[in-house]
Amino acid sequence: MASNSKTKKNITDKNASSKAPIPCPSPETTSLFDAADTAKFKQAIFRHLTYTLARDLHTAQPHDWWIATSLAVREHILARLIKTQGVHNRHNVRRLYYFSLEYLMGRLTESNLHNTGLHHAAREAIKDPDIPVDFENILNEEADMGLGNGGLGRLASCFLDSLATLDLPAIGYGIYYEFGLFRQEFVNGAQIEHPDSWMLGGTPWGIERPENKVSIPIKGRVENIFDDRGNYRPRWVGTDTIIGIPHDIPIAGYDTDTVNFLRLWSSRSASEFDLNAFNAGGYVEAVREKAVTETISKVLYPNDKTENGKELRLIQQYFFVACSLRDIMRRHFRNPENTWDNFAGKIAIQLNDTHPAVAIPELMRILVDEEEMPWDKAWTIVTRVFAYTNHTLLPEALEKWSVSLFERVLPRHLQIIYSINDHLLRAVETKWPGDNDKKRDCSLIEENGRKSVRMASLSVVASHTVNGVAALHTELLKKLLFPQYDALYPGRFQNKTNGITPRRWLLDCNPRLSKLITDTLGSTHWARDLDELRALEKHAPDPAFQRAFMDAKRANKADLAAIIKTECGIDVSPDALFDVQVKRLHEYKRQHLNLLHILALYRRALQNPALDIVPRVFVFGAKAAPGYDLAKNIIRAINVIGAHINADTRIGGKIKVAFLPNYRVSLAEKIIPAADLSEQISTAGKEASGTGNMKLALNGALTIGTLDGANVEIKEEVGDGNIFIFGMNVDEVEALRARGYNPWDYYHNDEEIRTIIDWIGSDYFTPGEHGAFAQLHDSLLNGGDPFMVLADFRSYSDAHAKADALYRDKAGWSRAAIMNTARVGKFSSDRTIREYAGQIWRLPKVKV
Ligand code: 26W
Repeated sequence: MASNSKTKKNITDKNASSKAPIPCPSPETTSLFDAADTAKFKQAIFRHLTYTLARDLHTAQPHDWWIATSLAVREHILARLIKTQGVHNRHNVRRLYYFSLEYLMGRLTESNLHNTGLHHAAREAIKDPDIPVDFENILNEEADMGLGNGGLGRLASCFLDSLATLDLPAIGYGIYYEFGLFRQEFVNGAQIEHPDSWMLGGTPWGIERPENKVSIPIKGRVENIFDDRGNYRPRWVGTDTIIGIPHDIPIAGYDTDTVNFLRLWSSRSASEFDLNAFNAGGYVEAVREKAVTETISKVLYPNDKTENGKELRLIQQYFFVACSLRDIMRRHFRNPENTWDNFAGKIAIQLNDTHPAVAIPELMRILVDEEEMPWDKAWTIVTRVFAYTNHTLLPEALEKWSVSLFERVLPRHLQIIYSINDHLLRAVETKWPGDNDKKRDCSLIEENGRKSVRMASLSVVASHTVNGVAALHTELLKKLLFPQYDALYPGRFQNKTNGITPRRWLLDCNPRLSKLITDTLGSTHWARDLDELRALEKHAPDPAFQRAFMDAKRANKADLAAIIKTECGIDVSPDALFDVQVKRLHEYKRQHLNLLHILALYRRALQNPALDIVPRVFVFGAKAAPGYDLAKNIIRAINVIGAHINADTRIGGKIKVAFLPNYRVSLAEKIIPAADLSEQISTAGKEASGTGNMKLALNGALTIGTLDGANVEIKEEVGDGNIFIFGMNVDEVEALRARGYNPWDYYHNDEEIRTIIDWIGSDYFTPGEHGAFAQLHDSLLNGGDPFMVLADFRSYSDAHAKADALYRDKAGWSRAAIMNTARVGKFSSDRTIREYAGQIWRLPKVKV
């Protein structure tokens, strides 16, 4: 968070010594400066401080220096943005439009400095004695742009980085939320949520574009009208109007001139306020109406399970896709060469999960109602434009909108969905004549209970390609979730294993390891071609290289230890094994399995004071959805039990538990480089891919994990000897479920499990407070342990014993850690994006 930065010197005394005149160049020098030109960068900082921020050099605060620095690099980026967009527009290139309700961008200034090659110049410039704050503290002024919940939003951000780096013409679309994911605080170990007002300190990276505002209709009703030739021409009337204002975030590619942008919409009321209400004396009423419209872009929904029936959520979805489609059409038809006939040739839209799926009926509505295009021709365009990425198999996360809500908010869109369904069910009848079960399975409308629209089905039916996000997940998608569509549309399903940008997740966040890699390989080219890290393999047995690799790790751990001390007040040793689980808190991710293991170790240490275990620091970072009570109970259990263990001097500091509050991108950038062991312990079949697993392995952490999501592919890459795999695989999970899983069997047959669970259920850790962890306790026993924590416990504990043994073998562990870094080049998002561009988008590169 932007606050309390330490200054290089006291701001007041510093300029007492001010000798040289303040270097304020004239605005003409705004042109592109040489990447190596520290002096010009410095001038740009001072110029922005004076002429953009109107701040006095002597009283400027650290926050002002951050904005001035950002504007200095921004002008460099904007020149290239204009150039890039000019080329794309003049050449009428095919573009990819990424539709996502979430972008978890994190901080932008440092990554932009790196991508433009200005990092060194900026760092040098800021050493100037006239700048009283140092580089790190300036960068720490930036609030994270946390407009996402977790993996899905971060994936979108990594993809934008790779698209620009690979010179692919692309624009991201989303919402400019005034409040991102809540800020988390712990009180008494419990999660408290606070609003994340990230915009308050100013957002130099968001450029408002009022000239491109759009207005969109919503609500109202449909009039059934026939034209003069007897054609049914429904008219959507009586609608309200919402204005969308775009804000552009430039996306600079790494080591290339391409600058794409992310266009995020904020909502405005159509009229300043309703004059009729105003004249009738309803001044406050009129302003309230306006405020309601403006809440659309106020806040990101903090749930990563579907928001059941929340009208505002559906309106958010419609708002941003309706604005974005109009923006795409404006850009397309601005060029006189373009028509609807080449629309699908120029435009590819990727739906990031089903959240933007209402774009499908919206584009159909525009084509059929507004453009009066025949249905089949419109449908051909739609199905050539859209592709859909699925990120989850969990039934509770699959979006379904009740028909009655849909009808209230988007009455014409509901009719169109019914028409799509009619066409679909005719195709099903042709393929499987008389098979009503197939029709029920394929229908876009779920009929049992409250009638609802299945957004995932709509997305599959209207897309030319549907992809899963890891090989295993794609197989399960075809086999378990959509076998009916896989049969109806052979070849439509593809796999695109996720990836992460090596720029943010190694080059920027781990300068020590990056330097070692660059020195060893002779250039930074690995940051564009991560497979080059394979060349590190041959150094893995070299003791000198091992020492250098582990020295970087140790220094990163010392940095994290300092953060743990500041944030949690806990002393930890950088020589301990840092065992890290960072991700959203969810039962299926099984942070409670980790907790059971911590308790088992603690108990073993108490029962056997001579117990020889490697000292461990268990590091957690996780936010729970505010309404997810069990997840919050697990957070409190980890905090409270952790504090108890941390305070127990009998175990000689061998086990420490640190739950860092407010996990976010900028904190991940500190934790991940410092990790030894990466916890990827979901119940097999539940985690679609995971991307934290990739970030941690890239930074030299060994994975302890199940055969789930991308863990399977990480194991294939790093080799069995460099990863700790445990637990049931998908087939074993299914088989046990089919036999009838009963957690009580494990409780009764395993003394350690039984004692630990009873311990959690007692008030031992919360004296005087009964049933503090009753929810967690119940979920594991009476609740049936739906994610089979107890079934995997023993195997998990054994895998930890193997990790403990390897960690004692310094050379063995170093070698394995190096192998992880060396062998995970596959998980660069550049590889992922190349596959999407080639196999889904058919999107050529455009070199600017
Ligand atoms: C509120 C609606 C909603 C529903 C689902 C919001 C967000 C979701 C997603 C499922 C959340 C998510 O982040 N999924 C993760 O996507 C990552 C990128 O593909 C995967 O690596 C993770 O396995 C998956 O859980």
